[in-house]
Amino acid sequence: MASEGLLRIGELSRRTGVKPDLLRAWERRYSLLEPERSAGGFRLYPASSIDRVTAMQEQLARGFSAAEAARLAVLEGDAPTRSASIDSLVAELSDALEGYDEPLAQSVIDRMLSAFSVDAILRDALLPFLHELGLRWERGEVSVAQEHFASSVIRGRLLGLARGWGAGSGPVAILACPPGEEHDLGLLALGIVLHDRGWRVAYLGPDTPMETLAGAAARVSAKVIVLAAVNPKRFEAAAAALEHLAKRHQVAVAGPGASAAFAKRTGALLLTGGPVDEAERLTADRR
Ligand code: B12
Repeated sequence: MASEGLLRIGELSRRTGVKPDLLRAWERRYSLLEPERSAGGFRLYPASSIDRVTAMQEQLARGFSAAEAARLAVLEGDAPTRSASIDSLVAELSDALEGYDEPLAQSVIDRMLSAFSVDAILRDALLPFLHELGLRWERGEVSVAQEHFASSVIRGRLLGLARGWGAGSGPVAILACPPGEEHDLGLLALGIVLHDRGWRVAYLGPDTPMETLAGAAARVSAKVIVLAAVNPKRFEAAAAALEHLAKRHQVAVAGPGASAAFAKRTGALLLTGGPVDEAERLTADRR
């Protein structure tokens, strides 16, 4: 330790396993680190730099470019301020959508995208907002019109983020909702974060006939088929077809309508977490 709470570059290098040259390069090129200078001109790093460097290594391991990894690592380190401001952006978004103000809602989402990672926006802002919207609708605090308006604007943005998700050379995930199921926002979110982790996405979306899935899966050599539904009855109605499909392909079921008992009975994998966590899991299982 150089002085109370401050580290010299050698110490930071030992603690993180990253060579001093590389630490200096990350500092110079991407402003990952913000050292003070000792009286003698040595760099002195706050202890929080260890977390930043660790976060940078994690983002690089996920396949992000060095510039993007550094941006995400810096955002991660500022977590307390971030969560405060992501909450305030969600409040602004909610007001804009309730007032049917589409341009304002888009600009709030633009601000989210410029300040936070897509993972954080989905996990901490848009998906909880949608969930809350449903509760507020149940309590009579927002009308059906406001709920439809809000979910349409958000769906449009998710589709924008999804553009090009079929590109690349990674494994293919087919994403669909079983027949009769219209709720596809969680599924869209999963596709976006899967593509960020190197997957290609073939999106079939709401209300997909079960009999069409096997042909699609064979055609694209799907690594996994993910089916999502809010209503368990949609899964029940598709159980026989799903069980058949799961004999030939890796099938996963997700969303509030999926249960452990159903997954076990049909031979599907149950995804119990949110889209970001489950994208992580599917990606880890693939390795
Ligand atoms: C937006 C919305 C709609 C939109 C859907 C637009 C679209 N393209 O998706 C529209 C207007 C079309 C709609 C229609 C209906 N809806 Co609606 N809708 C909602 C709302 C407000 C948000 C849903 C949403 O996207 N949430 C975001 C998801 C991702 O978050 P979540 O639900 O908390 O899910 C968590 C986990 O379960 C998991 N997860 C969820 N999905 C997925 C998917 C994957 C792949 C993974 C990995 C994880 C995952 O991640 C989340 C945590 O991060 C909910 C309210 C709510 N509480 O969810 C009602 C809600 C789901 N709808 C409901 C109802 C009743 C309906 C209608 C029957 C209304 C009607 N009378 O017409 C129809 C049914 C249409 C149909 N046939 O499917 C009820 C469902 C009740 C039930 N248990 O069955 C809800 C809960 C509202 C309520 N409080 O009553 N709806």
